[in-house]
Amino acid sequence: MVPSASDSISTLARGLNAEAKRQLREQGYVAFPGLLSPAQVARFNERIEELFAVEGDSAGGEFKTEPGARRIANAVNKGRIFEEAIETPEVLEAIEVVLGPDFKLSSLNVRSANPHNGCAQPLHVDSGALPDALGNSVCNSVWMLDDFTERNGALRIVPGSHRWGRIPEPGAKPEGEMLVTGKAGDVVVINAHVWHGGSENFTDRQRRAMHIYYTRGDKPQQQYQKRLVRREVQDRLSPRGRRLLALDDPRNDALSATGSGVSGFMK
Ligand SMILES: O=C(O)CCC(=O)C(=O)O
Repeated sequence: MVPSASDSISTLARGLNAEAKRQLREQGYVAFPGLLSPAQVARFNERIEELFAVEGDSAGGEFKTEPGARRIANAVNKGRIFEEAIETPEVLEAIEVVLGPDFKLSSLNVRSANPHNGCAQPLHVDSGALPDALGNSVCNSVWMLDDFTERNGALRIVPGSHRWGRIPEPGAKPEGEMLVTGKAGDVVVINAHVWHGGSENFTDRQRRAMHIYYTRGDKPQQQYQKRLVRREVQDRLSPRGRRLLALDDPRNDALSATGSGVSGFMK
């Protein structure tokens, strides 16, 4: 079923105030401090470290690996906590501000910037996408699972760049770039047309984050959930979870089955 404007997927939260919505529309980001409790952060990190241990060198391989960072891909398939996280009402409300009511999950990945990784992730826009005639098509949520500090590889963004109509050239150093620092448990929703990337980690410790990435209904998923998520997991999802994974959406099957979903510099 293709959701219509009157059939919003994010019906639970209506908490974003007018100023937060304005910032999200104009600057391209909004923060949710303390969305996860310390106990929830610990549960995510415990599961993520289990996955890194089990997956070893192949970690992230369903999508891509990255120099200077450990990655996990396809996490909806890898633990109930991830299945539940994709339905977080506060985040869905912000996603809808950016994408409108017709959106779905594109992927759920984890990225851990290695200690002293010696490089920043290039500035990019997700899926290499520019806004089109229908508006924005990509929106990401970055869940801090360690504190993001000025030195440990925090997310960097260029506020407002989603309205520039171009993607960053390699090595771009635009004015106005800012670091998004915060505490473990904070979540930042970014319009993923905003120029962004991880910064360099100068510390002795990893910097972990989960990226729950959504896309407009008429675009392919970065990771085709119907194919990648086990039947057992698909069968226990809530109706909203099924819709978010686009499990019963022939349009998504046609768009995503060819594996055409790409992401930013990681094409
Ligand atoms: O983890 C981060 O700080 C940002 C990562 C990112 O933008 C990406 O992997 O596409």
